[in-house]
Amino acid sequence: MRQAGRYLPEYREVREKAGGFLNLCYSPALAAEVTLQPIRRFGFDAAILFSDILVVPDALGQKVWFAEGEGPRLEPIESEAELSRLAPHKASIKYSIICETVSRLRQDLPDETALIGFCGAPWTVATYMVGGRGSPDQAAARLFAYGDRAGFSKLIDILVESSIEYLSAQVSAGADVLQIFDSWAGSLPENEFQRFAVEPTHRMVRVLKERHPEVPIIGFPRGAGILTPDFVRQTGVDGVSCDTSMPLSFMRDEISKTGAVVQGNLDPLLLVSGGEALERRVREIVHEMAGKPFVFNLGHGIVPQTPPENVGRLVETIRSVSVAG
Ligand code: 1CP
Repeated sequence: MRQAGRYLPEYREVREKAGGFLNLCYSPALAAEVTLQPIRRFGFDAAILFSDILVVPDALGQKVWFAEGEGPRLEPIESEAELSRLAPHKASIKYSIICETVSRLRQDLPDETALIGFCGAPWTVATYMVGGRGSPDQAAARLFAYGDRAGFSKLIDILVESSIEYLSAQVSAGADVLQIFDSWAGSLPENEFQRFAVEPTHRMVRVLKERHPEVPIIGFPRGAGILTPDFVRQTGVDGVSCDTSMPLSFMRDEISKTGAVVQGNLDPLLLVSGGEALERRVREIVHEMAGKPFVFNLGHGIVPQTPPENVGRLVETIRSVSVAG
């Protein structure tokens, strides 16, 4: 979950050299370098490809840029007619550049370090494509979905198809595991969650499993709460990432019961504060999930103000409590 990034001075250096966030994503040597930086520093068990979920709209031909210090911006698609601005048949050109990063990484990483490829889930990517930026409530996409179901479904279908192509190419290039980030799944009411989060993810998982049965797929339906066990069963994901609000007892008793490997849910802000509070929570999580298939992870992305030494402490603490049982 965002292990690279602005909290590392060596990342900031490369980012400056790349001259723009998307340039960094499309420069295989530099993107591979920033993927490897946290692995070298902390020796994590898995590396996640350095890229972004908004590479997909960019590859589809939507105008995407990252306003310095503000986050992503896109030229919004506000109606079905505007879908004609997208050119799905051209997306593979940009996907192949990202896949060059994946191949480099699989060569450069130690054999025992898993490489995670990823994309955004169709719903979450659509919220940025329709809203033109991140928003607290994803109102623009929800209004599009409620007001013009057929039109919005076409956008979701384009994203399902293109994301399958993209993830499949990442596996062919060397990704060992795939993760689908549905960061805004929690803004959908239950019935719409089924239609726009579960269904599209299920379609992706079904095709990807046919093509690459050996590759585990992790879902991250952030904010799904008590709908998470059904999400796992209905989409067929092998693993599920839990956000910071998920009760540990629910992860242990209800989500593990689905058979999926559970991961999460450390609050990234505990990594900022560090100290006793961080250590205590790490022990709680490890003890609560003991005996269940569990991958230690954050509940959301690492934040730029995180002191790198706290990440080092976190790794030491996890390894010491795991060994101690
Ligand atoms: O230069 C910078 O540091 C910009 C910050 C940044 C970084 C480091 C952005 C902009 N994207 C990334 C990389 C990134 N994004 C990774 C790389 C792998 C890693 O090192 O861990 C991954 C997996 C993502 C995924 C991503 N991007 C998500 C899904 C996960 C999540 O955090 O919820 C989302 C929603 C995005 C969109 C995005 N990209 C960047 C920002 C600041 C945002 C959020 C914007 C918003 O909603 O306001």
